[in-house]
Amino acid sequence: MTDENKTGISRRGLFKGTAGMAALAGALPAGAIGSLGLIGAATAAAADDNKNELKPGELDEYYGIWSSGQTGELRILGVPSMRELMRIPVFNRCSATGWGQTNESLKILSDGLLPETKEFLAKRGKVTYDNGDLHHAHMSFTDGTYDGRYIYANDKANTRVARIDCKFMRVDKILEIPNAHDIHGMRPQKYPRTGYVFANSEHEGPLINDGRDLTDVSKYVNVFTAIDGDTMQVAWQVIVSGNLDNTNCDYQGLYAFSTSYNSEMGMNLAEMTAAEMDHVVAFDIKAIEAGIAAGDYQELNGAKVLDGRKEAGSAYTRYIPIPNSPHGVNTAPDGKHVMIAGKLSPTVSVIDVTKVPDVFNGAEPRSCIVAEPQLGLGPLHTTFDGKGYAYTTLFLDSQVVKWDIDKAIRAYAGEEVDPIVSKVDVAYQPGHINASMAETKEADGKWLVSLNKFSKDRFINVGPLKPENEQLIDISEDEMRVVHDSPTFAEPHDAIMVRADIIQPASIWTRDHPMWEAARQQAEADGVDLDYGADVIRDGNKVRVYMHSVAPAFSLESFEVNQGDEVTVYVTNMDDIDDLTHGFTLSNHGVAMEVGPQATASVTFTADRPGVYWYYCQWFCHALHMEMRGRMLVHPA
Ligand code: RUQ
Ligand code: CUA
Repeated sequence: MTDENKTGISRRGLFKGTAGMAALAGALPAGAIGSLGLIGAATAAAADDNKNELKPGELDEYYGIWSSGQTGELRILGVPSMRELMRIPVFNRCSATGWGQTNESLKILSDGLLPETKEFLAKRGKVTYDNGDLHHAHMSFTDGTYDGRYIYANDKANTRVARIDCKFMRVDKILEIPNAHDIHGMRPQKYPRTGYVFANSEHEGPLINDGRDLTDVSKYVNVFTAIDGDTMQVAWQVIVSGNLDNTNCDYQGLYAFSTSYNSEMGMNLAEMTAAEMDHVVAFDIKAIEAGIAAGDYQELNGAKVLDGRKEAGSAYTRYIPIPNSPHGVNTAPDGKHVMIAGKLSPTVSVIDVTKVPDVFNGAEPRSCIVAEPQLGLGPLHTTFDGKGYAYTTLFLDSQVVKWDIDKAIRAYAGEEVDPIVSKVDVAYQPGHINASMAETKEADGKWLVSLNKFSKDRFINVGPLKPENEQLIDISEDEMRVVHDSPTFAEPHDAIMVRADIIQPASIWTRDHPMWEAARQQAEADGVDLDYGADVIRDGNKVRVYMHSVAPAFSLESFEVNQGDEVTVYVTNMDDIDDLTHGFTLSNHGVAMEVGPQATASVTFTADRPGVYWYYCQWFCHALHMEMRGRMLVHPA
């Protein structure tokens, strides 16, 4: 507890109604804020009641599914403890697990790439990208709530969407989206199930992007993509006017909504922010499916592409005007309201999904907006507690505002009511926000996390690059209470909290997993038992080494190859005990991979350095873990 907190004077009290001052504080350097005495979370009124702090051995109530931003991985946190439980490599190259190096992971990373991307990478000696920018991670739904099957995540950097199988907490498919530029907003369909995964192309470009129309920006378009979440193939795409930022859908399976901050199709800041109004694009899913069935599409790079541009006046889309540069799209658990955060406008626009059919039938587009409360400066994202309240991040004010949805609707209708319930200061500049189960109809109003973009003075200084600061807020009582600061690297944009009973991961792999099907087929062709191999198969200058591990030994204490051989090492972990992971690191060859219990992993490299090279298990597995090693002997050419 800081001294400021002990005085009982809350930042909230100092800031109440002074949005301008808060915005100023947000813009000040950290030292200046400190000297004004404004440091400190909201008063911890009931600080003794730290129900977020778990004792050793106590388990969390929720899985926090965390994006990691530009590190390209996915993280699993325990909520409410905010302990980081696991990192799941997705778009990144992972030194610990060998993701991005093992043949098994490279197959997943390369299978879904477009042919021209494969060609582009092959010229660079690669089969996949090794970076990613993972913004949004969301779970699959059945009937409006999480079903524990999959997590989907976007890669803004290289226009991909990945799927993580929650049974093994590993990626099982990655798809590169054609005709799109830099997938940003992404949400799985909520009802009847996922179903579609909706994905926004954030940046514009010529529809056929092969060098034509480079400077003719009038030819640039954007596409909205629906991916089939079961097959991980593109189901359809819709060309839109303006760019696309965030997306979400209803609880009825009828509509999806995407914000556009650049309806102007501007190419620089002045152009992009010129118009007073931008828009939300509403997509009529049934009309689009009917359009596909009727053949009203062109086939482009393997995708069925429909025209939903504003000027096309199509049945597939409607453009709902929203004040300048809307950003977040969040559907309330009431199944009725969709919140569009204003960003440059201090408002959140509330769409009533029951009024959207009228808009498609010719009603004025803004007739589906039933509230537009002024909440503060820089609203970015909204979350919910399932009790009729919404919580919106105010980027410029460095606050979270709690507001009453019903009162906002009544105020819009002319009644004299103030929808704002309270505000809490967060440190600093929050982007995404999410509460426990809030993206589902089972929102339970217990915990909320504010993902703040700046930490400034909240932690001891670690140099010019600071962590983000994600603050846990207790929303189970009337007053919001910041209870925990959680530094993270690099920039998690988004996070969801899933009730722990919903996800049931396995503790060991299964020998029939499709990940090592290719290894098994090769072993069969070589007449080797993949499970219990201890064999070296020579095939010209290709050498395949099969070994298994049972703590604390590899089945091969050495193998010999010739300089210049292309060597593939298959390691199968035949231990079937919970938490008994082995690894295979081959020194001075840049080779390392994790091999979980009952898993196979393989790696291919050229043995072009004559000499003795030790391989060792890099996962501490046994009292004799250090002794779990062997030699590769490379005969000089
Ligand atoms: S877009 S805050 Cu998800 Cu806001 Cu990054
Ligand atoms: Cu096996 Cu360490």
